[in-house]
Amino acid sequence: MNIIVTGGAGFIGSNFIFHMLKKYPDYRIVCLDCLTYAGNLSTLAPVMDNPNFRFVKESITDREAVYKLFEEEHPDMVVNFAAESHVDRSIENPEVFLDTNIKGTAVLMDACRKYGIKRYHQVSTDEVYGDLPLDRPDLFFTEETPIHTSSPYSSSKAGADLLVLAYHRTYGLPVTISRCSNNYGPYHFPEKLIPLMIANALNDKPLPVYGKGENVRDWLYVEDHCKAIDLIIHNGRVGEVYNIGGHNEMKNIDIVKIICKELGKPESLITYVSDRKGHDMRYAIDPTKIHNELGWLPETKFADGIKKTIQWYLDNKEWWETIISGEYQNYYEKMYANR
Ligand code: NAD
Ligand code: TDX
Repeated sequence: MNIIVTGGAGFIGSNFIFHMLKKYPDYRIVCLDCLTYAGNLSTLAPVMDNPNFRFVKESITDREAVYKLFEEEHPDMVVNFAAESHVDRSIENPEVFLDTNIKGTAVLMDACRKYGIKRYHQVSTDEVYGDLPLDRPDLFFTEETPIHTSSPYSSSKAGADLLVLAYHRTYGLPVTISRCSNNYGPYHFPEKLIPLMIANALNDKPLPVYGKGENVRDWLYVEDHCKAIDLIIHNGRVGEVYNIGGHNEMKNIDIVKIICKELGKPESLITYVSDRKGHDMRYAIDPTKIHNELGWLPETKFADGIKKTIQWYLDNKEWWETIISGEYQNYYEKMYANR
């Protein structure tokens, strides 16, 4: 099996590559990533010398480069993680989200149509369903929940999902889509809630909580997400959408307090800042379909996963300190200075 994994120098894609190379020693994995601010080649250092691995620095929006790669590699599958992934950045500048998340997806699928493919898998998000009210804990997102997006990010992901389903219906492309809840774990880029709070707490900097910190996310350890995608690309039904979630809903403020406690830092570092525009209140996935059809269940309890994650950031300071000392500083100041 020869698999092109796009966005593999980012958070979830890199964890997926590690999982696949370890579990399937006879598979070839080709990572296609243009190394945006969120892509980091040092993340892939552990597999760079693996003869079953190849890294290609190109954009999924570059049709010529993508077709050339297909001619060289004749992939059996494409798993598309490549995306602009941060909601706050999409609020500041939506355009690149449309280019990468929508156009890039179309280019990849055009290549799949032109050269043939056994499976195109789109890595999507629970954010395409919009949000749920805090006072209705009985409600969950199922695969039948209507698309109802809030941010430019989620709208671009939803646009891509619709294109993927259209390529299946119109051209018969063998596709699957997974919609996952919030991931956490190693190599999570420090702009996102959990790694941002860990890095700031370790540096005794304020911990900026948006609004009242009551927004709820359904957190899943990244390895459990990777295992779910592995099951879907091998055993999932073509044309289907699979929700993936941890049944682990938590308020943002509770996550930040746990991080303070684990690191022995005072809660006085917590600073309430102005809310995200259009901030989704609650995400909660119903993962019954992937459980019933493919036997998937989340394996990592949050209490264990957050400890492992914090330990990883303590053991890999160089990885995130390099990131936050560069261009990230400008981003951070712009986003948080007058909040
Ligand atoms: P990330 O931002 O950490 O990584 C994205 C990667 O894509 C980076 O390596 C970047 O260089 C690459 N990339 C961006 N634009 C590209 C382009 N035009 N061509 C090639 N490569 C490009 O993102 P992540 O958190 O790992 O998310 C991966 C995927 O999973 C995304 O599609 C995201 O929407 C989805 N997702 C993420 C979460 C989450 O909690 N992080 C949850 C559900 C779904
Ligand atoms: O500084 C912060 N303070 C804060 O209160 C940041 C960065 C976030 N937050 C809040 C906003 C959200 O309610 O924490 C929550 C989580 O925020 P993010 O880490 O930015 O994640 P979210 O917006 O929920 O989106 C994530 O999950 C779904 C990923 O970034 C998406 O790519 C994925 O699709």
